[in-house]
Amino acid sequence: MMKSRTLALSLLVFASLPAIAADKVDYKSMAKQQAGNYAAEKLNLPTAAPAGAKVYFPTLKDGDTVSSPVTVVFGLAAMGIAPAGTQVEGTGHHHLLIDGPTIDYTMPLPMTDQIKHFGKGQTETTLTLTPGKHTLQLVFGDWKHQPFNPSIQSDKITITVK
Ligand SMILES: [Cu+2]
Repeated sequence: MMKSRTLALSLLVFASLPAIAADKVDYKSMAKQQAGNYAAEKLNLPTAAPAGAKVYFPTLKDGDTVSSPVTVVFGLAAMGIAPAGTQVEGTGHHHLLIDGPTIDYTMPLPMTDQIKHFGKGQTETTLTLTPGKHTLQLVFGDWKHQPFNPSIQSDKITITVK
């Protein structure tokens, strides 16, 4: 009776050993990942764009006339969304470029009135625009706000605000 109980207990301990070993491997790869992220951030290393990744305006098209405020929806294909600062493969966050600011594709995008970040993972926004013509373009950014390589971006569309 006693003996079989001990045997059962030692089997249980043995069975849980691989799980402990796997945890240790995880810490090691986590440390490696963190070191990699740190280097990527310091060196502005671009993230490779996954095949088929695409951003687009599902509710607006070039030449549309709209009234202000206008709701702009961000379309995304073949990728996921993660908040800025969270490095998960195959994800990023939206940026909306208003009236064609010049951007450096090799650096994190600055935050300006013309370059809006949606780092909480938002998939739409409402813009108040002055009457007249405006251009809009989406540029998807990685966890460090940097465009992918090659850049995942929409066509630049021109809309007229009444
Ligand atoms: Cu950003």
